[in-house]
Amino acid sequence: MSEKRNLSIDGPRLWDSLMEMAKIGATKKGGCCRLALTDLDRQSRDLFSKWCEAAGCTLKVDKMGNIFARRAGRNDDLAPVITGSHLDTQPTGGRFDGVFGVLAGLEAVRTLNDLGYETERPIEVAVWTNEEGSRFAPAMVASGVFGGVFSLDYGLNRADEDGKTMGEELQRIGYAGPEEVGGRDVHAYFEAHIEQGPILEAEDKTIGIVTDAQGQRWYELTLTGVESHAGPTPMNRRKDALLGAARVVDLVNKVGLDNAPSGCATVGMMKVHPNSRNVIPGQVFLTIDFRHPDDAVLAGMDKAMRAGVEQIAKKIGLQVEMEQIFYYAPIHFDESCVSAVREAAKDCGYSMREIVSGAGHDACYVANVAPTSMIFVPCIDGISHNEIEDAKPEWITAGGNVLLRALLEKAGHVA
Ligand code: HGY
Ligand code: MN
Ligand code: MN
Repeated sequence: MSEKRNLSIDGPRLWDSLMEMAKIGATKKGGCCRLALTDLDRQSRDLFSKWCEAAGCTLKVDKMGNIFARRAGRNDDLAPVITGSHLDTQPTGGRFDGVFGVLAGLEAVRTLNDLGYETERPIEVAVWTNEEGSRFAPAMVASGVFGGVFSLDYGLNRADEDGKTMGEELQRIGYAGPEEVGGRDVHAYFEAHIEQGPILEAEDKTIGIVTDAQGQRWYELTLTGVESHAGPTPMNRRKDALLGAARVVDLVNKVGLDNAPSGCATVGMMKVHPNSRNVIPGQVFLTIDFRHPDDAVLAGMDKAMRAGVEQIAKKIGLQVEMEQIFYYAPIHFDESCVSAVREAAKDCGYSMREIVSGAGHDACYVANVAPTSMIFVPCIDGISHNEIEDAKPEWITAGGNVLLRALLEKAGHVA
């Protein structure tokens, strides 16, 4: 790595690109709301594509709308080194989640152009469709199709609350590409991302060497009781679905606490029917999100939750429909890619520590088909999936510098 010692990205240029992109879907509290496949997502894709073309990249879009901006290598027949992340955000998203990884990849290309570097292998910067799983569940659908986890048909038929499918919305915004999804050689994949948690900042570490990502299980539950009048219905004759849901929320929280500190458990969505102040709720829809770095523990959380829900439903007299809509086992990233990141951080002289990703990322699915690892940088107070999400420019520059070196390590630097 020594010949790259003086190699550094243009940090202010990367920061400016991030702030420019953040104007698309900007929210009052300083965050971003660019839900997958909305017009705002299209605008962000268009801007990214324009910047990549200006940097001399050729663009390809696949049938799931994944974008690949390619910088040619000396031997263009070789499998590419890919980097990237996502441009879609949560409804109360920030300016860095996903977009940092995409624009750090573009900054690497811009820097290689400035320096006139030629690499042996082509480098591609990817934008993965619908990483967040907010508008269309589950998360990481398009990288999941690329990674051979979901079929193309499954991916295109994911529907939002209004019944609009990803396939229809890709057509509507003009990003239903012609390329097959995946099925091609990838030499290595690196994803730069903010940690979205408090560890790096608390330990004053600039770079997270991401060795693993925890596994996830997502569920959808519908609890059905009996709507009835809030006035004349005696307490002991009620089949109150919201009472059941409240107890399930407490149960889920307890399952998380029982498996802390690594276990995480969240009820993030709830819909009460008929949601009228003087009707005892007859039906409640809710979601559960479980995470743990140990698959057996994650299975134990599943078991404890199912037993608890059954008991709650029986006690109140509710029907339960439950579907696990998303599961992947904990990921151990590729050792050679992890060490490329570690060496790059060392080369730059950054403080670092190994870390397990609490969040899911497209890298978790790309790891199915390519040697993969991630680079984390801190975020302010570890806050993300929140409009106040923030990062220091020096962290962003550091992540970009490490990414650049890791890419060169795998793409081979010719001249
Ligand atoms: O849910 C996640 O971990 C990611 O933000 N999609
Ligand atoms: Mn993300
Ligand atoms: Mn996210």
